[in-house]
Amino acid sequence: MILCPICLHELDWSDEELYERTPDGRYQPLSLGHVTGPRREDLLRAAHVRCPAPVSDPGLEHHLPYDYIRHGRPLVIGLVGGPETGKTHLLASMIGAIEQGGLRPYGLTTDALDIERHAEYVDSYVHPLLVERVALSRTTHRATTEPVDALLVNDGRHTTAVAFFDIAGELLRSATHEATRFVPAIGGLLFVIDGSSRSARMGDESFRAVLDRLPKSGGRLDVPAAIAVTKCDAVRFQAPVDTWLYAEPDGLDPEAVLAESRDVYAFLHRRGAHAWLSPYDKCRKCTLHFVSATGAAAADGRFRRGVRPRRVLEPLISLFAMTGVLRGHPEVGL
Ligand SMILES: Nc1nc2c(ncn2[C@@H]2O[C@H](COP(=O)(O)OP(=O)(O)OP(=O)(O)O)[C@@H](O)[C@H]2O)c(=O)[nH]1
Ligand SMILES: [Mg+2]
Ligand SMILES: [Zn+2]
Repeated sequence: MILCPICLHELDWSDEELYERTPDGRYQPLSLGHVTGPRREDLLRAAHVRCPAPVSDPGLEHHLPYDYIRHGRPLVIGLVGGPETGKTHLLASMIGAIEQGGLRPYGLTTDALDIERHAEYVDSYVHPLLVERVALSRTTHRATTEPVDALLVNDGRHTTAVAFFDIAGELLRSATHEATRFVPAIGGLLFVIDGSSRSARMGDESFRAVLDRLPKSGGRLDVPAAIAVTKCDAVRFQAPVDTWLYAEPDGLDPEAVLAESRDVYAFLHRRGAHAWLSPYDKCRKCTLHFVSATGAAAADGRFRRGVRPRRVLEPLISLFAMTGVLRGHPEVGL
């Protein structure tokens, strides 16, 4: 069974009907009866299925890319963190790094799940940040219930659809807001902490609100989590942040992941940021990472000296390993 990330209806796709999206954004039935070969594959890549959940209002009807369900259970990754912690910049840097082939050393290849949507994401977030060097805006409060981007990740044997949700930090504190509907479908948690923040003791309501909504067994969650302490460029002269931030990535080395996790834990602990460590206490599998989405702070909305992300893919790789997207690697996670 697959959970629809938009309405949480449980989907059984044994008898899917296919749809194609028209240029004006509507959906019409797609018949592949006589189509074979590469043409068929091409149409299937762009095909959609309609979520079978009963809706009271036809306006609430929604479609999912066929690729989202055809490879088995998709992985929904939710970025979790308070307002302005750096979620949106981190995701844009991650997708940018993936576009530049950053997953290749791990034996992973990617494709856009929905080619048009992905192009829209790259045009609106990745390109402005990495090429035009402009700071991205705060995420708006529009009650979007859809992932901002989604990829097909292949590890040489299996393909997994991976969808990313990034909503405004303020909304994450709410357990009732429409925009937080995807929370129960999350299969990988990406907690984001602002490493430059001085008010570390405060903890984060969004962490608790999201952790509370996920199922637990024996008091703990089986959903793997990665904690990314971002904006580490602002604390780059502090040991051991400097060592990690400028370390060359060397594949997925569980010992290095463990050592970095310990250092991040100690870093947060020293700052009295115990409340930030709740994902580590609550999740059975959790890794911690020092990252910088931009390499420097923006001035007047621009990154004048360019954007140089550091270690943005490490938390993602770790989530991939913990969730089984990336198989054949030794156990990762504390
Ligand atoms: N120095 C530094 N600043 C960063 C970094 N990433 C983001 N910022 C800044 O942090 C601020 C907030 O970043 P966002 O990515 O919009 O934060 P958010 O968590 O998505 O915020 P909401 O959408 O409001 O929830 C912006 O002013 C960014 O310029 C980083 O790696 N280093
Ligand atoms: Mg945002
Ligand atoms: Zn649905």
